[in-house]
Amino acid sequence: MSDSIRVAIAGHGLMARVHAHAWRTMPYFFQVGRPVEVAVLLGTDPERTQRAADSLHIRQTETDVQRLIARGDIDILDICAPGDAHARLTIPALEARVHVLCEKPVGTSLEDSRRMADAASKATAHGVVAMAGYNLRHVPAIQEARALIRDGALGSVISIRGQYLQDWLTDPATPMSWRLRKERAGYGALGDIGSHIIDLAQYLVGEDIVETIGYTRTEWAQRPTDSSDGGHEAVTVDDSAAWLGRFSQGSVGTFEASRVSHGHHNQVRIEIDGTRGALAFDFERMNELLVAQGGREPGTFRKLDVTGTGHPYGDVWWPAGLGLAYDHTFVHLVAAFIDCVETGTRVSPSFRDAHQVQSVLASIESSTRTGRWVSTAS
Ligand code: SOE
Repeated sequence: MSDSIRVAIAGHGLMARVHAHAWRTMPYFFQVGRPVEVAVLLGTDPERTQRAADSLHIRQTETDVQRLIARGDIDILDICAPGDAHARLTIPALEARVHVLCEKPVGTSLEDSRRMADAASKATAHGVVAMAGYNLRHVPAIQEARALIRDGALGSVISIRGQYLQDWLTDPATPMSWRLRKERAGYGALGDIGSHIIDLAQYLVGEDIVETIGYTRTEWAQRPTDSSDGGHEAVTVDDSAAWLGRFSQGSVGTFEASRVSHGHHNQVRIEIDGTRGALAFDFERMNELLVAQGGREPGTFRKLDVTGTGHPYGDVWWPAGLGLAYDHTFVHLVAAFIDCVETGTRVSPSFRDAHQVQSVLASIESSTRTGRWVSTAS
């Protein structure tokens, strides 16, 4: 065993930067048995990888996963690369008993996520951890909401409303990127951000979505290429999606995901109605949770400040009222990951959970084609 926990990050876009920050911040706030070192950046193109490693202050680079594994000095592979690389990187790493954290949605298809979940099950038998990057589970207000639901504060769940809206594709002149190519990303808004609200809803309610009916739409079928050739390329994924989901105990979910929604830089909303009360969460006010309690004279929503002692992660961070943000959720994610590695606690979200999300995405895509309800059984 080496003196430190050595992490390799795969990919060098936004999420690699977010994760590198999280790995470095986490040991300041959470107990870890050994120092954590972001040791290697794994990319595909040597020059781009080196440039990215320099800017992320990562000392070493690799451009081949087999070579990375063969070094024998990497404990964790943290995959922040596009979806089409997920299965190709994950499976050999797990087989070599390297722990894997993989960004969401895992893989680009049901086939990918099934293979990854199977590899994770086998690796678990050897104490190897595989976790998916659904960071929103680790928002304190979401943890608090889940505990309230588990304690019965809402009674039984009647309906769930989930919405994830962004605006970064509202301009038709925004060029192509891997996120707009089906073969690289699998889905558009549906997979990129719709997957978050599917995972959140299933996590909060504690039930799977078993059937969906949905509709996806691509507003701008072509965009400028991402090279400077002045040409255009076909967009092969959705810009927006809306769907209904039936949960295993019969409650109904209404969902919407869009990357072409003016005014919404990054709005995640989730509301849950139960027989005795309701909850509402909005990422734009992520340090709060709204709670309504029924009774003879039902009140409106009451605002709960979820910062500080007595609230999830409240003793780890700043005193009450100072608040947490997007980056903290990734610190929580990697802290949970390390806890699983060091103490064998249950992985959440697991690759099985992530495969279940993929099966919901696949059912929505198929429902868009058939116009009918489609089962998520896979
Ligand atoms: C882009 O839509 C994106 O980076 C998502 O891929 C992430 O999951 C989300 O955290 C922020 O927005």
